[in-house]
Amino acid sequence: MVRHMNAFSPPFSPPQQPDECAGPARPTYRAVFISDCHLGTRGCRSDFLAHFLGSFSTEHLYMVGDIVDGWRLRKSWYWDEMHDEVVKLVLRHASQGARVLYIPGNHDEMFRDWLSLGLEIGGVKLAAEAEHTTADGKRLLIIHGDQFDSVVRYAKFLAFLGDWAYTTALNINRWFNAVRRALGYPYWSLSQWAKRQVKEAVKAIDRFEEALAGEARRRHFDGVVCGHIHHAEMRMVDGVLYLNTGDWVESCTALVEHHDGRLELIDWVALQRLSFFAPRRVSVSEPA
Ligand SMILES: [Mn+2]
Repeated sequence: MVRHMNAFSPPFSPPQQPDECAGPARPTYRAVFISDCHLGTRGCRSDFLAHFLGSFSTEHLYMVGDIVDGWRLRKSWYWDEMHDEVVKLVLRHASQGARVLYIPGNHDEMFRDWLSLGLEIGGVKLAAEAEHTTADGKRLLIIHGDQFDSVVRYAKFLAFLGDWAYTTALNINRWFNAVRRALGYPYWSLSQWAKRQVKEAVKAIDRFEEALAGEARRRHFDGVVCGHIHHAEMRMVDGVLYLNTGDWVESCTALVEHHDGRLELIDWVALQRLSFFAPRRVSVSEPA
């Protein structure tokens, strides 16, 4: 199909088009924070992320680390049209006047080498960390969070752990002990072991939250925005506002600031009634 390009047409479709956006009104935010998209991996819900990025306009867009997964890209490359779409939508936000900041995390630490160059690509600025002041005057430190890994030994394990892991462990435990009994071995509780692991994981989240909040407090911020552990959260930790944007692999969450300074965690899958079990969209199709 030949597409006739108008020389005066904007590089991307205007926001008013009913493109990816469901619902009548297109929300405008003061700031949007996302992290841990892991673009370049099959795990990235790039279809949901593109859907989200196309649904709003914002003054500030903060990308809080692990946006591209450079660790895996070195091993195997996974990139489809929806990953392209995510990049295009980020650039579109920049071209429409949003202040876009890219803060590298540990999975995209290759960009950390470029920080000293003060790089800006397509209106996207690179920075090691950032400070954001909300409309109601809260000063927030924005940092990915892997800098505090030394206090969180189990953080990497967390991504694989959830309720399902525990349930599965219970089932495996039944069969495991049936075999052990048949062989004359005493009972050994895999579920107890799994429970201990879950407990450790929960403790690890606590330690992470305390470490990040502690850092913000030491530096006289009112709060901290981070990612890294794929666990969205908004709560006070020892008098400091702890905000974790979550991720776009398992939870598909983002943090937004409304024009009055109100902060909100958005659970995109729940909000849009999307299903993780629906087949993944890998190409950009015209809406019916
Ligand atoms: Mn990370």
